[in-house]
Amino acid sequence: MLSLHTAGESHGPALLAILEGMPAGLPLLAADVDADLARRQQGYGRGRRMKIERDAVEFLGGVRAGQTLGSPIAMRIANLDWKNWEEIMDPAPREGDPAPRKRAITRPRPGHVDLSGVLKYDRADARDMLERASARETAARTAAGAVCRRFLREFDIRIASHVIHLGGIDARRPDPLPDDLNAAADASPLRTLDAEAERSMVAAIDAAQKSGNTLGGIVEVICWGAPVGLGSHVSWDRKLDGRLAAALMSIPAVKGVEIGPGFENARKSGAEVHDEIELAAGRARTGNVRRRTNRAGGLEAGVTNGEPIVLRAAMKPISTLMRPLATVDFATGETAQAVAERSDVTAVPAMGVIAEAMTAYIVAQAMLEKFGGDSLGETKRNYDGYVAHIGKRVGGGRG
Ligand code: EPS
Repeated sequence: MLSLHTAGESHGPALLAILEGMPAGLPLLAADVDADLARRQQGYGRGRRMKIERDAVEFLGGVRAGQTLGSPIAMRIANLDWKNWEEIMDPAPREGDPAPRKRAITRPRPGHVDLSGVLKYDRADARDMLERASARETAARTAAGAVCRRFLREFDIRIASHVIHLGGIDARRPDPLPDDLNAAADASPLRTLDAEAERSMVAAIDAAQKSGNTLGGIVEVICWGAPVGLGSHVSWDRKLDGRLAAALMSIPAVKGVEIGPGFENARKSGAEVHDEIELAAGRARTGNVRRRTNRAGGLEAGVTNGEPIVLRAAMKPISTLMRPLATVDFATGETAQAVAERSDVTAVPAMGVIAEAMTAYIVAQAMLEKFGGDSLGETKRNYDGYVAHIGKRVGGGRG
C-alpha cells in the first residue's frame, strides 16, 4: 500500500515527506519534483513569503542513480525563512522557556486552527499549532505527488488543473480544453483559461488586499488515462470517489469537493444525468467502450470507468485577515481583534497544484493496489495483462 507521511513546521528548518510503496526502477530526478514545487509557488495574490522561498527537493533515501529503489523515498525541502525564525522555533529549550516565546499568539483567528488547537493540545501559544496547520506543509505533499505523477506517466496517465472561480468571478471553461492544460494554465498568473475573467480576478485581489481582506475560489482537476477498474464498489473505504474526495478535502482551507458536475446532477433527472455507453474500437484500456458524455466525472460506484476523472475543490478565503475579525484573547479573557500575521490574499492557484498532487497520490495508490509489483517492470506486466484481457471482454473485443 502506497503511504505518505509529511513532517515539519512552516518556519522550522525544513519540510519532510516519506513516500513508501513505490516500486523499484522508476526513473526519478530532482528536476521532476522541483518543477511541481515551482508551480505551487506561483499565483497572483500570494504574500512576501513566496519571495523568500525557492523550494527544491533533496532526496534523503529511496533513490539512487536516478531510479527509485523500492525503499521509502525520503525528501527534504528547506525553509529558507528558517534563518529568521530560529529563536522562535528552536527545538532546543532556551532561557525563559517554557513561558511563551516572542511572537506568541493568544488572539485566535476565526477560521484557523488557533483556538481549537490551543484547547485540544493544551498549549499556551497558538503558534504551536498554526505552524503545522500552515499550508506550507503542502510543499511536502506536492513533492510526493510529483513522484506519483512520474510513476503515472509510465502508464500515460496525466493530471492537470485550472482555476474556474476566484473571489466571486467565474472563468469560462473552453470546450475542448487545451491539449496541454497545465502549460496553458501555468501561463496565467491565476492559472485560469479565461483572460477576461483573469483581469477581473486580479482587480478583485488588489481590492481585497487594499481592504485587508482575503478571497477563495474553485479549481477543477482532471486525470486522463486511468484504466477502467481502479477503486472498488465492495466496501465504503475502497471507493475511489470517497478516497479522492477525502484527499482533496484535506488540503488546507478546502471546504467542498465535487466529482463531475455532482451538485448540478442532483437537480436533474436520471435520463439527463447518466452517461450512455457505446462501443469504441481501439480503447482497450476502457474495455473498448466509451461514455457519450462524462457527467459521472469518470467514476461510477467508486470505480473508474475509463473516462477522465473530473474533480472540483472549493477553497474558502484565507483566515488570516489584515483587517482582523473579532475574537477573544485566551490569555486575558478579553475581547480582542484576531492576530494579523503576514499571509496571502489568496492561494487558489497554488491549491490547484496541490489538488493535482493529492489526486496523483490517490490514483497511484489505486494503480499499485490493482497491479502491485516490486519493480516498475512487474507493475507494467500486470497492467498490460489486465488491459489485454479487458480489451477482449465486450462482444469478444469487437469494439
Ligand atoms: C500561511 C501563511 C504564509 C503563506 C504560507 C501559508 O506564510 P508566512 O506565515 O510565512 O507569511 O505564505 O504558505 C507557504 C509558506 C507556502 O509555502 O505555501 C499560512 O498561515 O497558512
